[in-house]
Amino acid sequence: PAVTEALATDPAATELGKPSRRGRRADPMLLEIAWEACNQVGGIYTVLRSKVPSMVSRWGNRYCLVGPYNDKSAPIEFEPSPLVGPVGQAVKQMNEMGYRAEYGRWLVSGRPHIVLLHIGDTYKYLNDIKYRLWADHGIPTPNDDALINDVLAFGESTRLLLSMLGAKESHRRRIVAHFHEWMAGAAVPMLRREAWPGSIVFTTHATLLGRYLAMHNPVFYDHLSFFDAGHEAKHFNIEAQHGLERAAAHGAHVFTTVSDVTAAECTHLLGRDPDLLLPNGLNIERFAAIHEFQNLHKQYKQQIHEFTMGHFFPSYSFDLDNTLYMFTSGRYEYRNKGMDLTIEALARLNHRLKTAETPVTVVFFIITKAPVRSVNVAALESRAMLEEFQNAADAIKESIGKELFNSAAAGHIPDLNTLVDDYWRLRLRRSIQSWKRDGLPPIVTHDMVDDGKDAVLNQLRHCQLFNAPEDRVKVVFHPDFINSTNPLFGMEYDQFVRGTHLGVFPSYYEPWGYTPLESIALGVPAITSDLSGFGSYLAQVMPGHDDQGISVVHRRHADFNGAAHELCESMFNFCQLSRRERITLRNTVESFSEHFDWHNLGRRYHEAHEMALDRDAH
Ligand code: U2F
Ligand code: UDP
Ligand code: G6P
Repeated sequence: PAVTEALATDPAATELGKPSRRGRRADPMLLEIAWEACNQVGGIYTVLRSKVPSMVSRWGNRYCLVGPYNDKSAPIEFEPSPLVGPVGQAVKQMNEMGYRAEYGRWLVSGRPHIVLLHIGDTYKYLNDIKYRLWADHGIPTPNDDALINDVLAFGESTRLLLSMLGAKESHRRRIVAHFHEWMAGAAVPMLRREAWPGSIVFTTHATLLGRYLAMHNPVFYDHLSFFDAGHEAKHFNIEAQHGLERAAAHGAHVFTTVSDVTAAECTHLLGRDPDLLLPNGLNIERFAAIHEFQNLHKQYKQQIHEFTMGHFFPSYSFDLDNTLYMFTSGRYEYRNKGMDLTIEALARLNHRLKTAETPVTVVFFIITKAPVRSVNVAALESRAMLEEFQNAADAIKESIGKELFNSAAAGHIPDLNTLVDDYWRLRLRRSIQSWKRDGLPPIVTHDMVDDGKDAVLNQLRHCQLFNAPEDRVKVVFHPDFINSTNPLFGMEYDQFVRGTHLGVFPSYYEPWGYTPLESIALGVPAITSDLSGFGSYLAQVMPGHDDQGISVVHRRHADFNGAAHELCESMFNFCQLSRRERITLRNTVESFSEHFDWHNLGRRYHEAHEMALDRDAH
């Protein structure tokens, strides 16, 4: 019933179900296949997960995801269902043939159907699969690359599932199979070769070769149209990955990518122009009243204040009411994520704020995931000490409160000094004594595996950003992602983001870039770059974005020095805003983020699926 209802209220869905256009078959079904379905690695997980409600509202029960079975995430995110319906039957058939596969619901908002494939069960055919890839598609694969072996096994398992489903279902209804990224794409050339009776969409969220070239070539964008892709793939030793990506791009009925930035890579490095661009959205939940998210900012900022006190105040203190929190976050691709540019701009901002003599202090967090041993012991101790202050403050508050109440009722005001119990006075004095630290507040919160060679630390050292008392820009390098079990912040990543004032993401290579989008969706202004898919899209849909709390640093036609200058100016201007102006900016970005809701951007996906159905002759 939910499906009928959804179809009845969605005009696009009604169109989709029209029997007249495609004969008298049952409504088509959609499978979406990705390595990150119910298996979080990077941003593609966010795409799939946040998109579910929009997909389910269009396709209802005829929507199903397919991913690899992961024994860490499946017990938490997956719930099995009986093996009924066309997909359940195909899974049953696979099981009977000795290939384990699970069928059930992915326990995320929208609760879609999902198939999780035990890819290890096709390992015994790896040599055959590799031979066929070489003989039929000219793709060479190495013997001993564990990731490629997994990818091929996933491809073969997917092929089996779709073949069985196709054989049973295709005479009754059309099937669209939508693959994401080369890691799921290995099945595409195999299915095309066996003339699988369905329509195929392939979306790439980057090109692997583009990612490598960007990392190693400082003039990547200028050279893009001149690279010899095959030669470069060999050079970086990624011929297999590149070959699979290329085969999937060419084998699909409809080929898409996430932004015009990546579209150019597709044209030049994969040899096919994308048919459509599918920008990434979010499932945006907005509060009924604006002040609710403003209150959350205040609440979570207080939690960041507590971290700041614990981290800095044993060495020296500063005015928290005039402190702005900025951050950058993302996978540890130092240059691609623009961390190099950010640190350079911070050094300049430090100088700029010193000479401008503003009362503002910036505390800048660099959040990423690098190899670490543990949280720094001193950082944990300061944090614990802060709790001791809180206990003392609470105890004193209570005893003073009682005495004051009694005295006032008796008609006199006592000498407040005499009200503090000696025990607590002494305990507080002792705590203050051991709280003091000689030396500067640390620039990193963890003991890193390779402190001496770490790129961020080395650049902070090079730029002399050492958290000296006179520095107006303080830095905290947190080389681990933030979540609520983290002892230093004790908050989730999205709560942390809400508590800050500005997100800084001036990427050099970024097919889309969820982090700035998430930032504005949480009501926090952000800086991105014109080399990110998101930044490029913004320039098209919101030309006046710079004044609206989302600035775009120009990197495409600027050198490092020029871009660092622009980023520094952008952050400096932000520091000049009054509190009232910051509040207004937060309101602006939060309301603009609605544009990126999947109920708006999901249409592009629907278009791709329609196009695939139209193109496939079955
Ligand atoms: C894009 O981000 P991704 O989610 O693709 O980034 P990751 O999942 O972290 O992986 C980057 C690539 O690295 C490869 C894999 C991915 O294409 O092929 N890889 C690997 O070789 N070995 C591994 O162990 C794990 C991964 C994009 F970069 C963002 O800008 C977008 O926002 C995002 C969503 O569209 O997609
Ligand atoms: N992220 C997170 N915890 C952190 C920092 C980042 O969960 O402490 C998430 C962030 O919310 C985003 C993803 O990591 O969803 C990064 O996605 P993005 O598209 O920016 O980059 P990708 O990793 O896909 O290149
Ligand atoms: C929110 C709260 C206000 C608070 C403000 C601080 O808007 O609702 O009560 O004054 O945040 O803003 P700031 O940018 O200084 O953190």
